[in-house]
Amino acid sequence: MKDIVFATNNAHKLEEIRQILGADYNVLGLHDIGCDEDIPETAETLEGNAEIKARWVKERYGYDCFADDTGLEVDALAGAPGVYSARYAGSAHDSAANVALLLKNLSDKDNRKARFRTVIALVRGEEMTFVDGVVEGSITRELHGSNGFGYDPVFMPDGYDVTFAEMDAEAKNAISHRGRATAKLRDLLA
Ligand code: ITT
Repeated sequence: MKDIVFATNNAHKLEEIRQILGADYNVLGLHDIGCDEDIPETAETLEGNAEIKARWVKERYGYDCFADDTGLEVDALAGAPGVYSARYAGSAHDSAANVALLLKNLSDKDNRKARFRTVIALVRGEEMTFVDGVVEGSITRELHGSNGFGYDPVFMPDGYDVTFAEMDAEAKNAISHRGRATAKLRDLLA
């Protein structure tokens, strides 16, 4: 089993990546390497923020690692919340407030089209590599389901009549933005 550091403090993301990468990897989170800082995500792109997080860990803690940044892009909101998805309602990491604001801002919109995009930055030695993953879908009018996290209760992937929060982890990971990006990461690591 190989050790690999995932530069995240989000326990849900860590759990998803552990499931996707499977038994070949021992995935360590920031807490596991003694990093309890909130790494500032100051870039204006997903790539930029993923790179900041990966570099932060490499430079201060010395580990080769990967980091992801994920955004929900809603067509009727000109791509918002996008890179600001975690802070959409102002206070960072308040998913209930973010989802409530999203539904409010879409209340008079018929175009519900949206997508999740994940960018993963992998740093190995001096080398930085990026992979991404996208899943297309739509935003429901109400919350459905209690699995997953973040915007999952209002995101219905195309071709399904349930939200990500109504799917089990395996079904979500098989088609999700993070699942698709992580499959590419697994190929890079192999
Ligand atoms: P780290 O930066 O510590 O990795 P984070 O929670 O800040 O964790 P992101 O910036 O990547 O993670 O996430 C942006 C927002 O998008 C955040 O509010 C998440 O709840 C949401 N999000 C990310 N992945 C998601 C997923 O698979 N399903 C639903 N919402 C998701």
